[in-house]
Amino acid sequence: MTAALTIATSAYSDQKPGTSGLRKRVTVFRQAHYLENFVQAIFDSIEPPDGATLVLGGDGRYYNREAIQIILKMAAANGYARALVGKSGILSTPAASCVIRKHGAFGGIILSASHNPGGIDGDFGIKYNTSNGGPAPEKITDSIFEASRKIAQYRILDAPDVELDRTGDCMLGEMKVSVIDPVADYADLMESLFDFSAIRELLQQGFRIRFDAMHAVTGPYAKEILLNRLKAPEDSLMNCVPLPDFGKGHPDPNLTYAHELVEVLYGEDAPDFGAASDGDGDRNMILGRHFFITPSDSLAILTANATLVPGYSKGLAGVARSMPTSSAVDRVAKELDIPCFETPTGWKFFGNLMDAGRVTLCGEESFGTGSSHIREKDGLWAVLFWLNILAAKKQSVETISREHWARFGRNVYSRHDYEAIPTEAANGVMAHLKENLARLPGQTFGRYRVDCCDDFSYRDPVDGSLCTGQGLRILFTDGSRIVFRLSGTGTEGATLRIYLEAYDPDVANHHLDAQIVLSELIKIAGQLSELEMRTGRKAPTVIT
Ligand code: VG1
Ligand code: CO
Repeated sequence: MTAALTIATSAYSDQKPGTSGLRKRVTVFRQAHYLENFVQAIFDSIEPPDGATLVLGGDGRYYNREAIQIILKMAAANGYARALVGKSGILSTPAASCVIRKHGAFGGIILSASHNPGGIDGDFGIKYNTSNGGPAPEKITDSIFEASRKIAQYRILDAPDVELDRTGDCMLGEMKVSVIDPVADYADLMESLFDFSAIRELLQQGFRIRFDAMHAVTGPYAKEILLNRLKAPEDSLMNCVPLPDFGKGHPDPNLTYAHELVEVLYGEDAPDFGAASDGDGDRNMILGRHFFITPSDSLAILTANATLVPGYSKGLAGVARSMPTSSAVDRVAKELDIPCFETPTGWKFFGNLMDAGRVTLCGEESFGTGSSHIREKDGLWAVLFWLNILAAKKQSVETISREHWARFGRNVYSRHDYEAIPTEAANGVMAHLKENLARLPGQTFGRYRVDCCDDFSYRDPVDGSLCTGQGLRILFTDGSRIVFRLSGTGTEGATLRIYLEAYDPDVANHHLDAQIVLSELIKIAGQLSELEMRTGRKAPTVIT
């Protein structure tokens, strides 16, 4: 017996989606009706049409399974005709995007707090993706927030739980639930884009790789693609068993949190190539033997070499990067004579450009790279893109990077994060900077002279929507810059991000450490923001 129930609830005031969905502590999500309220707010905002299909899955973190059962019963009570759910509740963010597109779904719900730690005391998250497979645009996230503030009731089916650990179909009230293999569609898509036989040959010739799934969602994807289809040896993978608390780690693929992989790639007898991805599989870090590729450089290098890859052999329509991402890709786009767009932070801003066919590759400095094959950033896609280039060029990661710098110059880049600072202090830093922006142009600091400053805003060239307050920029006359921005994904206090960039065309300097090249800019950033005085922090929490 199944019956649709209408349950009375009262609204929460804090369900405003951030850069990528709603992220809160598990303890917050487990408050009475908290998840249900947000899910009903999604359904009320999007009003699924008759016959609509919902894709559902998550990164497997703590509370994933319980949430999936609740959402399935709510989808059934809200009139969905069908739900496609990943086996055991698993779908990486890029795989969810792929499944939505391939099966013509009306949209999808992805359960993840991405790189934020998981577990009973960790974070949980939920985001809605539309029928193009991409994150809901601000128009929709704003209306979800509005709906969540007014909500008084939600609908849910009174029914037993669905068996999630076996693929196959069942009925939940009037809704058909199909439990699907979370990997197959995605792996097929990858095989259609990249030259798998060239990569297989590279690996057979003894090219050694190491992929770190950080005990997060990409484990099963990496096994299928790298081991089964590309025949990489077993020891190419590490931490590939997904765990609800990510093995107590922080599934954020950067030099700080992926230190286990970093030690291998910087150790004796290091492999030729290393890569890691994050909690929900949309981020990537690329390493060579004793060599780190910044995400901004990665985007530029993929762009410069795209035609070596079958899926991109006809060239790129254009490229896009988020504002804080370095302008390395701009230089490549200029030479290729293709458009290059600068958008606010967050993948949702690339969707319109890709839908309109104006860009093919996109990237963010935060270890996100992707293309119009789906509408999310895609960690394993970036790994395969690199492997395809390596197979085609037969050069090391380091040589490819150095030759790229020699040709285009080097955009020396770093991001300094100050995590979990008191919100008031962080707001104080931003307010102080904002007040002083107008006075800076023309002033000289050491060898840098300020050209102009602004609070970044973006008018979407496709739908004309305007997005303001996206980060304070101080641009210097030599092309260097400092950007200050508050994170929209943290769950504790505020996280202040300082993005630093300098350009150096001189090959003689390309071996220098970024922190040394940027040291003067780092000092200027501290001085202008009064950071230490206002927050008490002497050093960043994470440097990438
Ligand atoms: C961060 C990154 C941003 C990225 C977002 C979601 O946002 O800076 O580039 O799009 O995370 O990525 P913020 O607002 O904290 O700077 V993921 O892999 O966490 O979904
Ligand atoms: Co992510």
